[in-house]
Amino acid sequence: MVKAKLTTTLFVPVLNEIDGIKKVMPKIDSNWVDQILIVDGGSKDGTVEYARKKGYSVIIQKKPGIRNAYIEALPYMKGEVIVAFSPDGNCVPENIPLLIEKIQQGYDMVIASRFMKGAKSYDDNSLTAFGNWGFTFLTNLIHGAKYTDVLNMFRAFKKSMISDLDLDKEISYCWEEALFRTKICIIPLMSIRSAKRKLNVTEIPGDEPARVGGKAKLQPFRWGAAYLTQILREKFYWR
Ligand SMILES: Nc1nc2c(ncn2[C@@H]2O[C@H](COP(=O)(O)OP(=O)(O)O)[C@@H](O)[C@H]2O)c(=O)[nH]1
Ligand SMILES: [Mg+2]
Repeated sequence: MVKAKLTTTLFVPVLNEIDGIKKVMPKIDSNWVDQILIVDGGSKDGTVEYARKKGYSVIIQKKPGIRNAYIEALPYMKGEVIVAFSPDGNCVPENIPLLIEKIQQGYDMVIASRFMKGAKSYDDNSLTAFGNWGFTFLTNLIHGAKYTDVLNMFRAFKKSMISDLDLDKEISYCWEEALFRTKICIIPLMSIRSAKRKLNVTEIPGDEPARVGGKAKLQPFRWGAAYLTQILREKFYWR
């Protein structure tokens, strides 16, 4: 019997990405996925107006922070598989079908790795390069994984993982967020808990071109401290 193909949603979080979406979204073939969902974090540069004019489905977050983009989008995501994609130039659109193909082969999560053989980040500076290396090294060491890139959001994963791994629960983030007074993303914890659950995970090489405009929202020191705490805490907390 031939297994039915899983349905797919391209999840596109945006916060003041007008230059990016104008340049990048036209490169996405709508046949690659079953649904494209743009989730806005409160843009003031015309991103939402442009996206709606182009006919995209757009929802607007109520609570701040990138992780709430994922959580609040959940009821609107129709696909069994989510591809997280930032339209800021950092993700190569042609990798979307390659990520989905791997999931259709049976993987739970497939990361577009910027650090696998055959790939390169053109967006990293020395601080983010060190952070990417360090967090990947520590996640592998402490949680017994074999990742080459734990932080990249550009990945495909089964939607059910968000609730199965408690990535939609405040308790999964609230200590680090209170301690370092920030809001973090679900992605590093998704990498950690997938390893702890021994999910079927793989990576494909995926270049990260430089941003095309706008500004990165990364808070390197607060997030770095929060993710480091999270990696260590996860050794003792959560199944
Ligand atoms: N909806 C939403 N999108 C966000 C938020 N913060 C960042 N983004 C978007 O998420 C994507 C990745 O953010 P970016 O700042 O480029 O992160 P980096 O590439 O990891 O440094 C971009 O498309 C941003 O516009 C947020 O709070 N809400
Ligand atoms: Mg980016």
